[in-house]
Amino acid sequence: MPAHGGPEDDDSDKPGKGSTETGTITKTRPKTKRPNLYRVLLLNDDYTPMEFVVLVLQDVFNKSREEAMQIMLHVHQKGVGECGVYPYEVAETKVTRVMDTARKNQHPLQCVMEKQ
Ligand code: TYC
Repeated sequence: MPAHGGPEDDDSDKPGKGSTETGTITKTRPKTKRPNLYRVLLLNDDYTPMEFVVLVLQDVFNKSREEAMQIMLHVHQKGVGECGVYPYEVAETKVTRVMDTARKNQHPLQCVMEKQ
């Protein structure tokens, strides 16, 4: 910090006096970098048991039993539904967990991610 009365204490940056300031002009709008978010979607099929889908939604997406049931029924009726929105790596991990557990249990359940 310069001492008071030094060269940086002048009023030349005030309106009407003419600026002597040099350097980069700082944007007044704060740069809020939002992370790239991805929707994780569950797809309907005719064979995966409803109970399995509900358990996956509870386990992988940390949904309550009630919310998991709602999402599962939505997917069952509409063909596709959102399980959550996450940063890339989190979304990717969840898709992998769903696909791995579906494959292990020999269900055709499909889970995908898409950029929001
Ligand atoms: N349609 C399946 C059935 O009737 C249930 C189901 C729901 C499957 C959601 C997949 O993502 C899904 N057993």
